[in-house]
Amino acid sequence: MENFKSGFVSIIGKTNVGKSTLLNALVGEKIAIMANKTQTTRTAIKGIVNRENAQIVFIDTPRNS
Ligand SMILES: Nc1nc2c(ncn2[C@@H]2O[C@H](COP(=O)(O)OP(=O)(O)O)[C@@H](O)[C@H]2O)c(=O)[nH]1
Ligand SMILES: [Mg+2]
Repeated sequence: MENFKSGFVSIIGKTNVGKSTLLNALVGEKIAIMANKTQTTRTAIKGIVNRENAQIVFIDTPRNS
């Protein structure tokens, strides 16, 4: 465990730029709702990527301007 690394990644940006799409691609399964209308994501959705020596927790932000 001594080389294990972990951290959070927040995905921020204007609405409809592809944040949820990116998160889904990174996590590898569809966990966030995607649509071509604004404010589809209303709550922060965490995607967790586990690797042998690391864990990344992704946070998809619901609204940005
Ligand atoms: N052309 C293009 N469309 C994309 C790309 N990524 C996402 N989209 C589309 O853009 C729209 C908004 O994507 P979404 O992930 O919901 O954006 P969010 O509001 O930032 O979370 C959807 O219709 C996606 O299919 C991309 O790289 N290229
Ligand atoms: Mg979204």
